[in-house]
Amino acid sequence: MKKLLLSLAVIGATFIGASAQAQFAKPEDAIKYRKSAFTLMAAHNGRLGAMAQGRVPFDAKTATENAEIVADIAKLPWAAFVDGTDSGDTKAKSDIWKDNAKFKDYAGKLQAESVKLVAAAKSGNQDAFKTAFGATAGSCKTCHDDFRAK
Ligand code: ASC
Repeated sequence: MKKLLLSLAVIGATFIGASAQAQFAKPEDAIKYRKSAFTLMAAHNGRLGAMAQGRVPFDAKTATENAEIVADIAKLPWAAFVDGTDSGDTKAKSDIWKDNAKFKDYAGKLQAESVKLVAAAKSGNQDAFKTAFGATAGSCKTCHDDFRAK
């Protein structure tokens, strides 16, 4: 039984690995995918920023909806930074692949901060929301400063 479970786990892991590899037929597909994710993220983050900066009145429900979308999208772009996609229609710096641990760390930071942002939006506390938005946007900026070409 143990052996069977182990075999299933190995098959499962192989399958997941294979499907992740096969996700993009061409390098430009991976680039298009991650840029699309960032475009959507920026749109929803922009709505949150407007509230954080007081250009639009704070509304917990709208903020929560947008923060949830940001937190979901924050899971997506990273798998599309596949080898061989540091050139083409992209601002991604080759440092992403040279210091991949740092890049992954930044990606994890954004995901963690955006989850906190959802909680802060839900709480209805505007100050908590502003603080959490600042941390989320800050994690975007840190990564852009190091890994995105101007
Ligand atoms: C956005 C967006 C970015 C980040 C960045 C945060 O909405 O398009 O690039 O947030 O401005 O500092």
